[in-house]
Amino acid sequence: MKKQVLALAISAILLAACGKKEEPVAAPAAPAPVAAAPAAPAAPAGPVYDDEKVLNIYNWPDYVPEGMIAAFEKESGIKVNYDTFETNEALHAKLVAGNTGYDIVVPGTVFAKGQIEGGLLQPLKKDQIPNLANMDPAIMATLTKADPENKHLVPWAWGFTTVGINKTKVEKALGGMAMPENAWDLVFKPEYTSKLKSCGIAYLDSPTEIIPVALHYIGKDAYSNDPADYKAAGEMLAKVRKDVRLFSSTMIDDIAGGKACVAIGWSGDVNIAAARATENGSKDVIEAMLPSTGALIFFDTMAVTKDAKHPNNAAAFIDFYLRPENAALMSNEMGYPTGNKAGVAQVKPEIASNKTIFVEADYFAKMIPPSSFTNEAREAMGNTYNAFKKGK
Ligand code: SPD
Repeated sequence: MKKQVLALAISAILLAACGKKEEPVAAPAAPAPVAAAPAAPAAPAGPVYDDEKVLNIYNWPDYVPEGMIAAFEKESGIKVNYDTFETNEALHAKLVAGNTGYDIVVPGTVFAKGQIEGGLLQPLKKDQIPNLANMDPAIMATLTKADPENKHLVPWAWGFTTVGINKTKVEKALGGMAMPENAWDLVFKPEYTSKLKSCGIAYLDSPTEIIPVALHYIGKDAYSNDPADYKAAGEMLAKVRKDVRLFSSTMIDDIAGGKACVAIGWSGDVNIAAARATENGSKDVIEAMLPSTGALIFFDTMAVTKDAKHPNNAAAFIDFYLRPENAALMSNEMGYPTGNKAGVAQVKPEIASNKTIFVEADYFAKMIPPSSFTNEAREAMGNTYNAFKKGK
């Protein structure tokens, strides 16, 4: 019941926050064991498959619970080819080029809005996805900013871009210096970065991941389309460039293995790094931070490409993924909240009580909901980011 209240509060916050800009986001979810299919919950006539029993999926790395794809293959007899991309930019370029060869892709809503408008994605075969009924209506409502009428997108997971730390190493590197009130200082303020470079600072490797958080840090709109704002963000970033050790969008092992003690990363990946370090016998404390000025929410959504060769198999997989037990598995294993309301009840207590996965409503109020960028803004952001990375 408490979670339901939280979900409603979050929805209200997101909807209110999104009134000023493009699209918004959504709420948290719950647990469950994986997946080999329980007795079919139902499409009236059972799943419809394409003649060719193949499905090509393109998703982010470290984003699917172990065994889930194999469980779908076993149940359906469909062979799944599962490839990964590391940035929204990479997926977008592939979609724009056409003939992707993929049936299901998982864009962030910040890019998906333009992809829908550009005709790169086709409407979901909703009549073949009865488990869409499991989705949280509040979350689906927030997605309408990117996908009017919820025709094309359904959440894979959501989370937030934040600061991840190896607290043990960070405290040591800072010496007697106190942790800042605002965790973004750890990655953007020279006073801190000059000390933390010794244990390793990592940034996500993408203009549309770094420039928005940099804009937010300097008090600008994270989704600004104003070139003057990018210039200001570039100037701030230039001051810490020499302290950044690595750029990567797959930094789980870098954090878990000690190559980076502080990172601009994604909440769930930091949680995975923490679990992996523990599995590897490390006693270090690794945490996803909740910066005092807020973190940036994102939504990653399943969508079917316009030229998908196996659209029925795609619908069957989406329906499979939306079973409550599979949705819960995402949160339990990958450390990201799901937008699947029916799945929430099956989330493990230790995951449900982790405030960096199921963020509390009062912190949620501080978070920045997603919006979208114009093509011009993306280009300008790319220029600012490339200049920063090259140290120019
Ligand atoms: N390990 C999977 C991470 C998926 C992250 N997607 C984030 C998109 C943020 N804009």
